[in-house]
Amino acid sequence: MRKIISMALVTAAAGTALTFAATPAFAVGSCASGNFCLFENNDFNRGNTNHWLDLRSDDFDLRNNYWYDGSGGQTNDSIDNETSSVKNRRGCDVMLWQDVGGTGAHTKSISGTDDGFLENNAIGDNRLSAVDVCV
Ligand SMILES: [Ca+2]
Ligand SMILES: [Ca+2]
Ligand SMILES: [Ca+2]
Ligand SMILES: [Ca+2]
Repeated sequence: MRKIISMALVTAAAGTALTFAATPAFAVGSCASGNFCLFENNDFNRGNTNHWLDLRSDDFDLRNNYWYDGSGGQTNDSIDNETSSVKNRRGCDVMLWQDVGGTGAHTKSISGTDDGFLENNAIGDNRLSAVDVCV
Protein backbone atom coordinates (compact mmCIF):
# COMPACT_ATOMS: atom_id res chain seq x y z
CA MET A 1 0.00 0.00 0.00
CA ARG A 2 2.78 2.40 0.90
CA LYS A 3 4.49 1.69 -2.37
CA ILE A 4 1.35 2.44 -4.34
CA ILE A 5 0.98 5.79 -2.58
CA SER A 6 4.55 6.81 -3.28
CA MET A 7 4.12 5.82 -6.92
CA ALA A 8 1.03 8.02 -7.08
CA LEU A 9 2.99 10.94 -5.64
CA VAL A 10 5.75 10.51 -8.19
CA THR A 11 3.17 10.49 -10.96
CA ALA A 12 1.50 13.60 -9.57
CA ALA A 13 4.83 15.40 -9.28
CA ALA A 14 5.76 14.48 -12.84
CA GLY A 15 2.37 15.69 -14.02
CA THR A 16 2.89 19.03 -12.30
CA ALA A 17 6.30 19.49 -13.86
CA LEU A 18 4.88 18.72 -17.29
CA THR A 19 2.08 21.21 -16.75
CA PHE A 20 4.55 23.98 -15.98
CA ALA A 21 6.68 23.10 -18.97
CA ALA A 22 3.67 23.07 -21.26
CA THR A 23 2.25 26.43 -20.22
CA PRO A 24 4.66 29.12 -21.45
CA ALA A 25 1.45 31.05 -22.27
CA PHE A 26 1.64 32.47 -18.76
CA ALA A 27 4.84 34.29 -19.70
CA VAL A 28 4.00 35.03 -23.32
CA GLY A 29 3.45 38.75 -23.84
CA SER A 30 3.31 39.37 -20.09
CA CYS A 31 6.40 41.62 -20.09
CA ALA A 32 8.96 40.12 -17.74
CA SER A 33 11.39 42.28 -15.77
CA GLY A 34 14.27 43.59 -17.88
CA ASN A 35 12.24 44.04 -21.05
CA PHE A 36 10.69 46.92 -22.90
CA CYS A 37 7.47 45.49 -24.29
CA LEU A 38 5.48 46.48 -27.37
CA PHE A 39 1.87 45.49 -28.08
CA GLU A 40 0.00 45.71 -31.37
CA ASN A 41 -3.28 46.78 -29.79
CA ASN A 42 -4.54 49.18 -27.14
CA ASP A 43 -4.59 48.15 -23.49
CA PHE A 44 -1.78 45.59 -23.96
CA ASN A 45 -3.89 43.54 -26.38
CA ARG A 46 -6.65 42.91 -23.86
CA GLY A 47 -9.59 41.46 -25.75
CA ASN A 48 -7.67 41.53 -29.01
CA THR A 49 -5.04 39.58 -30.97
CA ASN A 50 -2.07 38.87 -28.70
CA HIS A 51 0.75 40.29 -30.82
CA TRP A 52 3.74 41.41 -28.74
CA LEU A 53 7.52 41.95 -28.78
CA ASP A 54 10.04 42.28 -25.95
CA LEU A 55 13.14 44.43 -26.55
CA ARG A 56 16.22 44.76 -24.35
CA SER A 57 18.44 46.91 -26.54
CA ASP A 58 18.13 49.74 -29.08
CA ASP A 59 16.44 49.06 -32.37
CA PHE A 60 16.33 51.99 -34.77
CA ASP A 61 14.50 50.11 -37.51
CA LEU A 62 11.46 48.05 -36.61
CA ARG A 63 10.71 47.18 -40.25
CA ASN A 64 12.65 43.92 -39.87
CA ASN A 65 11.04 42.93 -36.56
CA TYR A 66 7.94 40.75 -36.40
CA TRP A 67 5.22 40.26 -33.80
CA TYR A 68 5.17 37.16 -31.66
CA ASP A 69 1.80 35.50 -31.09
CA GLY A 70 -0.02 34.13 -28.06
CA SER A 71 1.75 30.79 -28.27
CA GLY A 72 5.20 32.37 -28.46
CA GLY A 73 5.74 31.84 -32.19
CA GLN A 74 7.03 34.54 -34.50
CA THR A 75 4.53 35.83 -37.06
CA ASN A 76 5.28 37.39 -40.47
CA ASP A 77 3.53 40.60 -39.39
CA SER A 78 6.01 43.52 -39.24
CA ILE A 79 6.00 45.67 -36.12
CA ASP A 80 6.70 48.90 -37.98
CA ASN A 81 3.86 51.45 -37.55
CA GLU A 82 1.66 49.06 -35.58
CA THR A 83 2.49 49.56 -31.89
CA SER A 84 -0.47 50.84 -29.85
CA SER A 85 0.63 50.25 -26.24
CA VAL A 86 3.85 49.65 -24.28
CA LYS A 87 5.15 48.52 -20.89
CA ASN A 88 8.53 49.63 -19.60
CA ARG A 89 10.13 46.95 -17.40
CA ARG A 90 13.59 47.69 -18.78
CA GLY A 91 14.87 49.52 -15.69
CA CYS A 92 15.52 52.81 -17.51
CA ASP A 93 13.73 55.39 -19.65
CA VAL A 94 13.11 54.51 -23.30
CA MET A 95 12.56 56.93 -26.22
CA LEU A 96 9.95 56.00 -28.81
CA TRP A 97 10.48 57.48 -32.27
CA GLN A 98 8.10 57.98 -35.17
CA ASP A 99 10.67 57.39 -37.92
CA VAL A 100 13.31 54.79 -38.69
CA GLY A 101 16.71 56.00 -37.44
CA GLY A 102 15.22 57.92 -34.50
CA THR A 103 13.64 61.10 -35.88
CA GLY A 104 10.20 62.73 -36.06
CA ALA A 105 7.66 62.77 -33.25
CA HIS A 106 8.83 61.09 -30.07
CA THR A 107 7.63 60.16 -26.60
CA LYS A 108 9.70 59.10 -23.62
CA SER A 109 8.48 56.01 -21.79
CA ILE A 110 9.47 56.47 -18.14
CA SER A 111 11.05 53.49 -16.39
CA GLY A 112 8.48 51.30 -14.67
CA THR A 113 5.43 52.81 -16.36
CA ASP A 114 2.79 51.35 -18.67
CA ASP A 115 0.89 53.18 -21.40
CA GLY A 116 -2.08 51.31 -22.79
CA PHE A 117 -2.99 54.06 -25.24
CA LEU A 118 -0.26 55.75 -27.32
CA GLU A 119 -2.76 57.69 -29.43
CA ASN A 120 -2.79 60.56 -26.89
CA ASN A 121 1.04 60.85 -26.86
CA ALA A 122 3.28 62.66 -29.34
CA ILE A 123 4.40 59.35 -30.85
CA GLY A 124 0.76 58.55 -31.62
CA ASP A 125 -0.94 55.29 -32.51
CA ASN A 126 0.58 52.97 -35.14
CA ARG A 127 3.59 55.17 -35.88
CA LEU A 128 6.47 53.73 -33.80
CA SER A 129 9.48 52.81 -35.98
CA ALA A 130 12.53 53.14 -33.70
CA VAL A 131 13.26 52.45 -30.02
CA ASP A 132 16.19 53.96 -28.07
CA VAL A 133 16.66 52.06 -24.81
CA CYS A 134 18.13 53.75 -21.71
CA VAL A 135 18.24 57.36 -22.93
CA1 LIG B 1 15.16 46.01 -36.25
CA1 LIG C 1 -1.82 48.94 -33.47
CA1 LIG D 1 -0.97 57.41 -23.56
CA1 LIG E 1 6.78 55.24 -38.27
